[in-house]
Amino acid sequence: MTTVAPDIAPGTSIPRCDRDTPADEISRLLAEHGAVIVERLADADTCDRLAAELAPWIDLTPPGGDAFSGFTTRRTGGLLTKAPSSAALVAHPLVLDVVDRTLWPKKTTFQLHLTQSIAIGPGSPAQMLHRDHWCFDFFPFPRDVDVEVSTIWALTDFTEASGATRVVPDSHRTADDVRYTFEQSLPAEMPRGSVVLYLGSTVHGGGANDSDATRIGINVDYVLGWLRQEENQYLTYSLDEVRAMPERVQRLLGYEVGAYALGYVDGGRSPMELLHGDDQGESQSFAPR
Ligand SMILES: O=C(O)CCC(=O)C(=O)O
Repeated sequence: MTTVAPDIAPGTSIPRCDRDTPADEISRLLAEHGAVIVERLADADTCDRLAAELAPWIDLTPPGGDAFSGFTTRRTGGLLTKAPSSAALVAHPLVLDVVDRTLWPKKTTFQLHLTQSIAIGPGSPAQMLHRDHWCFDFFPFPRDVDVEVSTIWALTDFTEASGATRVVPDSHRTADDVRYTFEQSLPAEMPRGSVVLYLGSTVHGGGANDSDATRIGINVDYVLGWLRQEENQYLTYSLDEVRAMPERVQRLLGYEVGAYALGYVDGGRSPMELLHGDDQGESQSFAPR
């Protein structure tokens, strides 16, 4: 059964900040409105490098096989090896600080849920509006339990016409069965290098691309350390590939335990030892705390 959404209050907008805004203020806006834009957080050099690394992979990626994925949208996963510059976005200190403050406090760690470049081709219709935390088998999380924070970085300018991500502000506190119309969503318009953050409970979707250029967004999502990841990070990258990554990224991938005893190897060793050897690893206490 679905329920009709409440009207969106006149004057509602997606809050926006600049790159100097403190993490606690960004987190406050995210928790209050379900979404927030941070403008120009990635510099032009990072965007240029990332775009150059990604271009051949996007060309090799087939378009989606259903309307939700987008028949003219190319989704390229496993970005950390295909486009190593993506590590700067995945482990961006301000974003990680905001994610840590925003996710439900009952956590020892949080982890990477997925990385995906989403290239929406000219003429693509809008994607169905949805909530990202539906991936957990539609479990009806209590409204004050935020298990996921999603981000989409603009690698091209996001305008309504180019297919900017559409967000329904304040939709994160309504029940999962409440459905919104396209007209109730707003485009997250933002210049290249900006990022829109939204909660797993926030209704959103890819916009229609009515322009003649491809819209490229870098989707990086984070979840509590005790939930399953959407993109299987252990099968996406080999151990040697992970060894070459920055330590913060290794931990985000899941090579640190997700709570006092989640994800250990060999009867009780930290997976960080698999990467670094016993002497450089860390001993882990597996006693309930
Ligand atoms: O590409 C976008 O702007 C949003 C995509 C999205 O929400 C999804 O595929 O889950």
